[in-house]
Amino acid sequence: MKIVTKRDRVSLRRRVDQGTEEQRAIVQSILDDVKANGDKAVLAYTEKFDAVQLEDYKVTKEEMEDAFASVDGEFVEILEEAAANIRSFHQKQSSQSWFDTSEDGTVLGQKITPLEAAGVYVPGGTAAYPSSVFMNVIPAQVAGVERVVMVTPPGKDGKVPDGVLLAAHILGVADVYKVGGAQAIAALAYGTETVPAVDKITGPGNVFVALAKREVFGDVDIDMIAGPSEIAVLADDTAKAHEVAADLLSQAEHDARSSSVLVTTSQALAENVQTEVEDQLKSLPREDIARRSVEDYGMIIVCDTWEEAIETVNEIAPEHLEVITADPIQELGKIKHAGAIFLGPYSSEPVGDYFAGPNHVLPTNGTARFSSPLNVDDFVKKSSVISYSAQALQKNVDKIARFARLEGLEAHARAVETRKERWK
Ligand code: HSO
Ligand code: ZN
Repeated sequence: MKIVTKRDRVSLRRRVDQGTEEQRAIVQSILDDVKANGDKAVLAYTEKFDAVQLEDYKVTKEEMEDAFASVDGEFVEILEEAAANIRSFHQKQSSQSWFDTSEDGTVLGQKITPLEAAGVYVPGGTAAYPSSVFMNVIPAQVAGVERVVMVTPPGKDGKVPDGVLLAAHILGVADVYKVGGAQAIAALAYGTETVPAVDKITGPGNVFVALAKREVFGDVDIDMIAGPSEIAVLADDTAKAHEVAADLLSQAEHDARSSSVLVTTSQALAENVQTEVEDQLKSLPREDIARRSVEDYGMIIVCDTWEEAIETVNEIAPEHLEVITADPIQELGKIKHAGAIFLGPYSSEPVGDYFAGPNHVLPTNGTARFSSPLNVDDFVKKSSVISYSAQALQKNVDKIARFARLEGLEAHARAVETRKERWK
């Protein structure tokens, strides 16, 4: 992991994979095909891309129960405790409808209604995280979404990972479909004989999934297009090098394009973390991924002053920021851009990935400048409510009509003016 100064640090931005023209064309043809031919198309693509022939692709109750039975009770309890923490955090986010009354009898308000149906995409392979099932499903459930369904690609054996089914089962998600890629996004957006159409699709996936999500946006809503995980650690010389190194590697092991950055004013800490990273890498099962990540996208930035360190962190706008300093709360007001902020030496990033309660679906690649963690508001919509009183209309009708005529919209003006008959 290289040590640099603020002056010679290179840009940390990775370009989010936008896909090639060819990939876009493939995605478009899959979307069209599934829209027109439903299950038949879904099963054909599953055979083509996942190398498995399925007749029915809804996970059965028995498969769910088998997954539940495959793990020991203690692990189930850990998952249940994590789910409870996540639920209780998200319950605090719920927005309420509100209505304002005026003396003249007018009522103006905002009515909150949950989306009716949400679909969660869970990627296959080693990125099939039960924790991400929790983080996508729980806010939807807390928002009051009636129907939450899940899609995930089957392995060659026609199965989906037990952990994913277990997490779904714990949350009471009964509708899980074995379908991945662009065909899964199409099924969720347009519906098939098996999969009911949803209003919003969330969850990460490969480039085909991301392209498909972008394409169906507008027909349905989508969450953010998430990039590889990232961490920045802002630390002074009170931080322990082996802890900082371990936290940096925790995100480096996600993806060879993950980025882990230490920002400090301490040259000694920088050098010790560099040595620790190298040492700890050697014993990691995912050494290869983590090594490529720290070598290509990792960095230790030594700043001359603390102000410069804060400025650097804000420039990075990291997905996760750890603040390990003598008085971390003191720094909170200075942090402008970060998806999640972990304060103090006991708030190691995985505490948030699995257990504390806040969502781990966070803005990546600098988008924390303008976006927020996945949250309950992502699963509701707001309707404005206008109940004008006679008195209010009488007072304002001429102003409204004048405004309308200024825009050249005579029918608008007459619509309000015709009410004048009522008080003649
Ligand atoms: N750190 C990842 C989420 C995750 N970590 C899932 C472990 N499992 C993105 O925030
Ligand atoms: Zn993680």
